[in-house]
Amino acid sequence: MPETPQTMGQQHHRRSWAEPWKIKMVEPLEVLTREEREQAAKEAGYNTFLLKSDKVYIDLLTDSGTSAMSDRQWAGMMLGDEAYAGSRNFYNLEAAMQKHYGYKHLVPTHQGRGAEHLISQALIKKGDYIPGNMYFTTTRLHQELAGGTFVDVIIDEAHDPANEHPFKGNVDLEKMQALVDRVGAENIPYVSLGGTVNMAGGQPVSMANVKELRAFCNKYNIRLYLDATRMVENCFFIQEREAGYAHKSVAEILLEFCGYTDGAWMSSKKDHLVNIGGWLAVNHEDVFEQARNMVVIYEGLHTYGGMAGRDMEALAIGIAESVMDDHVASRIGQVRYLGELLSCWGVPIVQPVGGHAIFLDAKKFYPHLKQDMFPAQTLAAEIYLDSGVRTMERGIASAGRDPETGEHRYPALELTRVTIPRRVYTQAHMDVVAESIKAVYDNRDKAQGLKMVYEPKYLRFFQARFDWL
Ligand code: PM9
Repeated sequence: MPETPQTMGQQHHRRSWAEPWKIKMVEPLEVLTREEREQAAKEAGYNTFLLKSDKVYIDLLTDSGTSAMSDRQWAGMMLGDEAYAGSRNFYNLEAAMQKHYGYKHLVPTHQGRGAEHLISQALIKKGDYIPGNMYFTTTRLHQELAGGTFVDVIIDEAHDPANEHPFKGNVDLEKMQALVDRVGAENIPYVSLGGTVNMAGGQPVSMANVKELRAFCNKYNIRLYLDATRMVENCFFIQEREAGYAHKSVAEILLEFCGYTDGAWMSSKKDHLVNIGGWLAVNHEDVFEQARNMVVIYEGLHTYGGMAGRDMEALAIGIAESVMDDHVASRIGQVRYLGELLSCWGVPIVQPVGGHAIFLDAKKFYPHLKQDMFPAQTLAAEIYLDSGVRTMERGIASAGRDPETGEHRYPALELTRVTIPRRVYTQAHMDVVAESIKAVYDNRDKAQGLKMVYEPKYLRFFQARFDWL
């Protein structure tokens, strides 16, 4: 058996995991002064999405499109076949998707929301209901724009930051049954199942749960589609936590999981280690036919869907790299390292630590701020002011307004996401981030909260502006 960092020298007390790569190219980082950060935050309306990245030190806004590509992926960029139609890179991408996700047909898109648009328009009719394991911002909006209503059917534990359930992403089958009884299965075109549930704190779905859900969907003739954006990370948790999977590879688990679903949409900007790209993959011929027809209106021809040939090649290689066990283990290991440091220092975070980020519990952080004083937005602003570390609000601003009543939605989870790009930052960066969050925590009593002074109609968290109360 080959030695790994874990098995090497087992006679010693401690052997840490390490990244299965070394750094070949670096990008300098700059630290601004506190005064410069104050000015930048003010200009950005205290919204981290509106900061210029030059004003950011460690950028933990998102893991989307921010990964470092490998030397193999960069080599793949040189093999771009930029033919308008039938690029060979498309066929490589199709083969990589079929090998690792197992679906029949591929429709490439420029990124995840392009695929969400296609699947929502293809399957939802006005008045339909789409159950899902917690909303995601762009996913739900596309479902609503297609005339549907999203219904949250995630287990209750997911809404409690402190609950340690190992599969907080699971669907509650009783909630599914109640929805079918209330609206009728004929008004539920599909279940929208997300892996490593983003808004719940990067929490996984178990294999047992997807099997049960498949049986439920078969009974009522409802289709089951997967948001596979961070499904590789979900598979790591199955390998780690679910009986019978410890000796299966992430790649094997991924194929099995996808096998219970009818298709998936994908933001390749996450798991697949590329800076741009996505796809829709389906088994049913009718959905494929519709999506393939629509893609030429909104994205590009069905053999590029908004990506350059070189992007598709890097993506095909990224898919293969993303399912390597040592890669996923070190990626999640780094997230956990940060989470454990913060937990040790008593900083309130969503437990268990999830796949792609640490989620700070802003309600516990700032119990003196009411939810309409934007505690998670406040926390993101305070962390930036302290150290130049950029994080993201995942609370009331992200939840938006109810389209019926126009009122704020008040999510149970009011979180600030500290998101780790893949293969980009070191353990020392994580230390600096943790120390800054601890400093902000120590000063938590002084936080005064924000008011929204500009609110766009859709996905307001991206462009809203705030000011101190
Ligand atoms: N997620 C994220 O930072 C990008 C910006 S925030 C809207 O977490 C899921 C689970 C996602 C996701 C994007 C998309 C959309 C779909 N599903 O950003 O369009 O986390 O590629 O993907 C972001 P695209």
